[in-house]
Amino acid sequence: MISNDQRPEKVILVCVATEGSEDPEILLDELAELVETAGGQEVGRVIQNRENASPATYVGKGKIEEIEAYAQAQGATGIVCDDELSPSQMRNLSEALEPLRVLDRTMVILDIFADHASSSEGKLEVELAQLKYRAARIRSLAGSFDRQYGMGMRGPGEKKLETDRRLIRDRISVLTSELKNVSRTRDVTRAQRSRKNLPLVSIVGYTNAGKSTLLNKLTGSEVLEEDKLFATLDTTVRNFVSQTGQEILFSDTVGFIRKLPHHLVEAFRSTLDEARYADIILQVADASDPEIRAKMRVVRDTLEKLGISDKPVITVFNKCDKIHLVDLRDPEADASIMISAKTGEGLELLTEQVEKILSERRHCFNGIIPYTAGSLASDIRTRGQLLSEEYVPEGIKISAFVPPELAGRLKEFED
Ligand SMILES: Nc1nc2c(ncn2[C@@H]2O[C@H](COP(=O)(O)OP(=O)(O)OP(=O)(O)O)[C@@H](O)[C@H]2O)c(=O)[nH]1
Ligand SMILES: [Mg+2]
Repeated sequence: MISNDQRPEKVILVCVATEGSEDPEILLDELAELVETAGGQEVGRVIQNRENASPATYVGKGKIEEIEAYAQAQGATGIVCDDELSPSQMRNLSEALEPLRVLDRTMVILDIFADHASSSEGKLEVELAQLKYRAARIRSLAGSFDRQYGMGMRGPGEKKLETDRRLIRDRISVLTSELKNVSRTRDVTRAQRSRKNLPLVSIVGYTNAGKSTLLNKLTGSEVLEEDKLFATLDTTVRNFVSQTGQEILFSDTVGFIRKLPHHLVEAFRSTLDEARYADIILQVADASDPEIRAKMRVVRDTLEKLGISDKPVITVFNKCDKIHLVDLRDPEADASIMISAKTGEGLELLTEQVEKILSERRHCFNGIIPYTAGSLASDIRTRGQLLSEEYVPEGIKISAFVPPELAGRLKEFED
């Protein structure tokens, strides 16, 4: 969407800064990175301080003229607004700035996701998010389409809108049901995995923090790691065996970002949901990034929005090979560790900490379950991690890790 042909589209970045919002230059630096990842090029920025974004045109009337003149001077072909524009803001701005293309942050993020989606599930999720975004804006987007091709006579145009709307609705329902099937398959895989009862550590964090690099270093896998935003969209789960012989699963998934488009969160729910099944959340933060605190806040808020805030959290401050100093701490986490996923520094400490938290959450049971309480033994097999079992005259002699609540019921049989 950013580039129609081989030339990168040149765009002006536009941001409305409201009281209490973050430094607009920093927000636009991130938008510039997104634009670049999507194949576009920043040729200037316009920031407007306002109490609120204008509900009609995002920026105020006077600013529109300034943008127009500036775009012309810079040879821009379009603008990208830092917030998701409402359908009417999009329509009004497009009309006012014609023939400049008006894009918003969400369109750019959706573009990147579309480029980077590789699994069939990822592709379905992105297409669904794009269609939902477009469905609400079909009138304004169709408007620019018509202009571009010199069409736009009201009668046939209206009819076309109706057809487009119906087509989009149909496609959305096809995609939704296909995604349901895919997520059913994923549930089966997850069930198979959890039957083995291996603890799961879910790696989460802002995009580009180094999540995939960490997974690769820990487990010797080869998830694409790249210095670009949203290199990873799919979830990968890999097995790790600690020095004490404990098997632990680590999962790497899509990264977070400020103002993550709402349709993307919705469409990627099953991917993002992976963290819900985790025993531990491993938050990766880039220690060399001046914006680290704000980004950690975004990650926390996103987890909360997804309903994942009741799990133990280990925060790893990554890329510490790039900084000389300090011991960073995350007061909200259960543990903070400085690491470099690149050099491997700190990884031993990290896995020790993971094992420590797991063992606190998983009670170690050693005892004999009488044959009359056989169902408890099967509970241990399904819900705990069986280390050994032996049939003795008094019952089944078991050694296992079990979740705290099961440990309570097993107390009387403990050695
Ligand atoms: N210097 C240094 N660079 C690192 C470290 N860890 C990751 N990187 C680099 O940071 C960039 C991003 O790493 P990724 O592992 O792709 O990050 P990610 O969090 O998976 O990013 P997305 O999948 O895009 O959300 C890559 O260029 C890595 O080589 C580290 O410990 N030190
Ligand atoms: Mg990644």
